[in-house]
Amino acid sequence: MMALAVDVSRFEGVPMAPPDPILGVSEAFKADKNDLKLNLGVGAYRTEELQPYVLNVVKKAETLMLEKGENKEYLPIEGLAAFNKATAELLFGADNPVLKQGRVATLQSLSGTGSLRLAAAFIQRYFPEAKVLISSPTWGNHKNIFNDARVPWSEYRYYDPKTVGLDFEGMIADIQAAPDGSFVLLHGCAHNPTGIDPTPEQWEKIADVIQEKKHMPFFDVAYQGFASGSLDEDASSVRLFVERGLEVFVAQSYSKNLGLYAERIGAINVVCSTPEVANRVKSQLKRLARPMYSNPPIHGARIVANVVGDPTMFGEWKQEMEEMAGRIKNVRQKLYDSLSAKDKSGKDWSFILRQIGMFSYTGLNKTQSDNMTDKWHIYMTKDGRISLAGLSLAKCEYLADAIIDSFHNGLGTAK
Ligand code: PLA
Repeated sequence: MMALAVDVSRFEGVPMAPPDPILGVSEAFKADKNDLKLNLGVGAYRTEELQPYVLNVVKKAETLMLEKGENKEYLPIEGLAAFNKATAELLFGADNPVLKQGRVATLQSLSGTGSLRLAAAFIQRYFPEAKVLISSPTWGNHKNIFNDARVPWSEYRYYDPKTVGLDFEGMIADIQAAPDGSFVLLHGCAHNPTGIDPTPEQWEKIADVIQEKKHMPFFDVAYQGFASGSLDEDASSVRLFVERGLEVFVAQSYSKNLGLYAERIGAINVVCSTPEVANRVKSQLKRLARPMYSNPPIHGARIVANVVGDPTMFGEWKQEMEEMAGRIKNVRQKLYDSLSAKDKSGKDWSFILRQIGMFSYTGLNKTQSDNMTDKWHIYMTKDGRISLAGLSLAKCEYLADAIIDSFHNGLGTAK
């Protein structure tokens, strides 16, 4: 046995960190031995059998990649050229003038999170006075990302609990009241956690205010194709801002739409006023990436480039994406039907049908959410969000019973 050279650890001052509000839920789920348990925490797609799903088109691309016997050399700092081309075309549309004019700086990065983090580092370096406005509520990790990058942020109103809808007036007022030149973080589609998106008319008004205030729109696009089932429809918010000639930041992720969660594949795109500016911006993004992670991983980039670059596989992907989006819509409907049939209180559950994307924001508070887990073994985030992508038709009735119990009786019963 080696003798310990210190009596007291040098790490005594390191406190235990709290579990992550989203990924920590999966850890708690794993530890639960009850057969009824259901993980509706993390937004990860499951089949009707509640198994993880690798898209057929991904398997096909991987087989082709293996046959080609490609090497494992480092990628350039900016990532795989074929991926960067494909990802920008998917986002903006292949014939978008900004691409033809070379006005977009695109860097492959570590999925949505890594792309957001890189953009945050860029903001901190070149706009040290600027503030980022984020929606209230938003995906929990947004705050961590800007905090760690030392970028100040504040919230704009977004969700109205009274209407279980968008507080559009509050949103506009807060964006208007922010100092000129602020960054406004927007969810491109399928807002997380609320599932409530602005209408096309509302997007126009949001763009008006952002333009008027010389703010910088910053889109987080983590669900392209997953909200409506259509890649183009889900990118329409971003495209509207680009059409107006604005400079725009967009972070992209392939975790959900291609099911490439663990491959960490995504990109940061910066639409600039001229190709010359885009070149300079790109050079600085590369300079930021190099000491952070040097260069991105190649496997996921090749999958995306292969799938998008081959018309047959591209078609197959779109079909599988529609199927995934369709399955989520089906469980959404079944959950609503079950709640409406079982709940005799007269509560209107139709807000569930108005929300889109992977999640439903149930309105359950922390105590009620605790009741869902402690009594019913249903794992979810404490803000009342459930991932419908982790729900099967077979489990809808059970979930409805749990929600009704938690909603009406859960207030005082949970630990
Ligand atoms: N942006 C939003 C709005 C997200 O919801 C997520 C993932 C990401 C970015 C980042 O995903 P990526 O880094 O894998 O590309 N949100 C998940 C998972 C699905 C998570 O919290 O990491 C969620 O359950 O909210």
